[in-house]
Amino acid sequence: MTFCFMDKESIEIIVDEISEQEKAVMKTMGLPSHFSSSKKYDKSKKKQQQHGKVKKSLCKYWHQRYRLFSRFDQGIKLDKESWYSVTPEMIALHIASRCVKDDNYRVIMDPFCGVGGNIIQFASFSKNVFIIASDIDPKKVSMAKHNATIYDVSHRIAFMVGDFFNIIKTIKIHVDCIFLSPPWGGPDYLKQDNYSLSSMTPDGFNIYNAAKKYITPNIAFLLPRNIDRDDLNSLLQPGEFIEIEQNLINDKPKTVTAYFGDLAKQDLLQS
Ligand code: MGP
Ligand code: SAH
Repeated sequence: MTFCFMDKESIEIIVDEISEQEKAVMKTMGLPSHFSSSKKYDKSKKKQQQHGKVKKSLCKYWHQRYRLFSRFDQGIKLDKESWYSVTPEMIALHIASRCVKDDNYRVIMDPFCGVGGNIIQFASFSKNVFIIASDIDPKKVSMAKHNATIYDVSHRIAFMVGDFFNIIKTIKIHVDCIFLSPPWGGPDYLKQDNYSLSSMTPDGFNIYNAAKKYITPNIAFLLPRNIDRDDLNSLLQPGEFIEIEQNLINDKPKTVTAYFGDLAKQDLLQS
């Protein structure tokens, strides 16, 4: 269940966003139609020893490991930053369902691919999808390749290493949509009441404008749940609009996804 609303028009709608295709993919991956609540954090030393080298600050994320990757036990690799940055599988699957609209061949770019949480779901969602994945950190790209192999989808992904602002200028093929999930500055992003796009490094305004200029206006932007809605609205030119979606797991907001261009659902405005 995903809660959608359109800021500009102040329309609030609750929609069951899990489509039949989404459910079918979830079934083949062995996922339930929604995740059960995570087990309670066990502080006993014995339990922590079983977690091996996982640092205390990352324990929260370790407990959510199967939410991040249902195939975690098959050898998924993450580094410290990825533990708190990877998009939970269920949310990544949902975003994939929004970016892959039909069975037509579709090219999706993910220039902040990290260890692969989103690209795996884009590539799993349809055989007609091709992904251009890149990240500034070569170690993450290497882990993303490894993780995509565990999900048997690496053959549909082209991997590159490089800075977003350089990579986007090298892409010569048509890209149907671009997915943006840059760093938010770590878990401290929640200390702000209204998280500004300019708090990101690189700056979120610059990321959006460059993606729109060099790649496509069809943008899905993964954002903190406390994102400043005024910042998002300020990205719009006259005649453009945005769909802002809260992504919940077990009724708890985790992330926000803002859809632009042809990814935004115009029919919501007419209800
Ligand atoms: P969180 O707030 O750190 O975790 O991130 P959670 O489980 O909501 O913590 P709680 O204690 O409030 O319950 C929530 C989700 O946001 C993560 O699972 C990631 O998918 C995403 N996320 C978090 N950070 C810090 C980043 C980031 O820097 N970049 C990106 N792209 N995603 C992030
Ligand atoms: N969506 C990913 C997580 C992305 S985290 C997943 O689900 O796995 C953000 C990523 O942006 C990090 O991997 C970081 O290395 C990368 N990054 C940071 N600055 C960048 C830049 N300037 N260009 C490209 N990638 C960058």
